[in-house]
Amino acid sequence: MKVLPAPSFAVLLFVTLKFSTAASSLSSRTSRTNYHLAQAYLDKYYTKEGGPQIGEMVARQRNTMVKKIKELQAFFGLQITGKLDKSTMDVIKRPRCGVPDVANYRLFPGEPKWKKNTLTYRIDKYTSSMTSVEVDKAVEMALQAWSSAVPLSFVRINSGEADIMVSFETGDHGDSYPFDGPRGTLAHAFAPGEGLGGDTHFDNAEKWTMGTNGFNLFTVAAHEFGHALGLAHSSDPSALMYPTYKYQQPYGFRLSKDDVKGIQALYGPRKPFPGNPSVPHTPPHQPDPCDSSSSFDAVTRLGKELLFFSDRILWRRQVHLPAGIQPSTIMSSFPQLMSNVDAAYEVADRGTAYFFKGPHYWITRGFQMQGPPRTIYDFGFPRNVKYIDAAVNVKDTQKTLFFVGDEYYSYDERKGKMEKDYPKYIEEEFSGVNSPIDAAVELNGYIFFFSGPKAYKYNVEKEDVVSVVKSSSWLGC
Ligand code: TQI
Ligand code: CA
Ligand code: ZN
Ligand code: ZN
Repeated sequence: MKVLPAPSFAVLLFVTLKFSTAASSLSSRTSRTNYHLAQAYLDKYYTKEGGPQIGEMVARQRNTMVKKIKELQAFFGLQITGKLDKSTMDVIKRPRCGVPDVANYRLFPGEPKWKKNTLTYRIDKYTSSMTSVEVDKAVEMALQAWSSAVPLSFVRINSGEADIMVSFETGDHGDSYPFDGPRGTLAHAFAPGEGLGGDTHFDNAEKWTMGTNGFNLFTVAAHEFGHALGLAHSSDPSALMYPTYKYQQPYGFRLSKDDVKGIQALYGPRKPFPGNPSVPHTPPHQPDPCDSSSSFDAVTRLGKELLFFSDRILWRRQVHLPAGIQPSTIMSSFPQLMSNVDAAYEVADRGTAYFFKGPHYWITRGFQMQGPPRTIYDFGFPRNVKYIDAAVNVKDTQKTLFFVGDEYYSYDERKGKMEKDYPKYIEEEFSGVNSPIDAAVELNGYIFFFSGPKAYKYNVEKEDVVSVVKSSSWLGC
């Protein structure tokens, strides 16, 4: 089903409207003023319409007036007559604050939605304004913005017919909604359904960008995927589905409350991991914490908790309680990080944690992400360092050690500077610890190094490994 109403459809609705207005239950006794006052009120607080720019919506407006009156009457516990009777008008004339009584999001007529939880997508034709890697990333992040709120997951395919076919098109492109050159229409998407349903087209005549110089692809794609999943426009100006272009920062992006309400009205909330087996983003097999070959990508303290990262899984435990350890997805706590975190550390005194992935790092206060990622070269790493294996903050010295291959760096947190004479060889300082090191964390004067299935307990003062245990023993095994 097409998101944009065909012109003939709109005309048809206008004709229908003439009759339905005449036959409507708004009696002739209702004064014109009352009617307009009520309509303005209902539009402000009870509208789920996306805006009057679309013929179909204008036409539907009066048809739904009775429905809206009924909603209002239900909300205020009045008798549900669908008419602008005295008690209803009293409510309308009463002064009130500007908080809407109902959500502002809107669904398409018939409320089309996907009947399965795993949807495929395929990026079919690219644009010359951006590299294909950038397009892939923007599309992935835009889909992820939605899947973080609902039990949907998106699987990319590179051949055949996907549920959501994504392409950049110029002018006439065979779906009877030709693009119009620079500006005007930027993109369109088909509501959920067979064939064209879900397909999302971007006008190749636009200047698409990763940033703000031109139309930001992440922003427009996230809006279009809202349509492709079944959302129409919202009247909430803070919503992604509000029909005005507003640049959205891709990293750290969160859907507005209204967008979340809308998408959850269709698909329900994302169930907490491990959830039921049909919920996507749970790994195909339940991770076994006691798998003796298990290893970690990153380990850090975060407040009173210890966090263990492994692929897409985040194990959380209380520092002093090795019981009740629960697997969750990294997505559920840190949607921006998604998976495969390289390293993490906390500076407890600052209440700040740092998460590393490739040449980027993210800062959090507790579980609260503090803005977009930054580059690891801020720390003073040489350019040949593309990612970090492990990081650990040593409380006493306020130095953070970064492990890269068989070397390590020491960063002075107080001075905010990398220390001179580094990198050094790991085996020089930490003899007995195998490199590369996957993860490291400090607790009570010991640094615990994780390398594959082994965890080394290193006494900082004695400068010696005091024991080696299985990494999985940290998960209570
Ligand atoms: N494209 C319109 C849109 O996606 C297509 C459209 C017009 C539409 N009327 C509709 C879709 C009614 C569903 C229902 O909204 S657009 C924005 C905006 C456009 C607009 O090119 O105008 C964005 C595409 F306005 F929100 F910025 C993306 Cl983000
Ligand atoms: Ca255009
Ligand atoms: Zn199209
Ligand atoms: Zn739209």
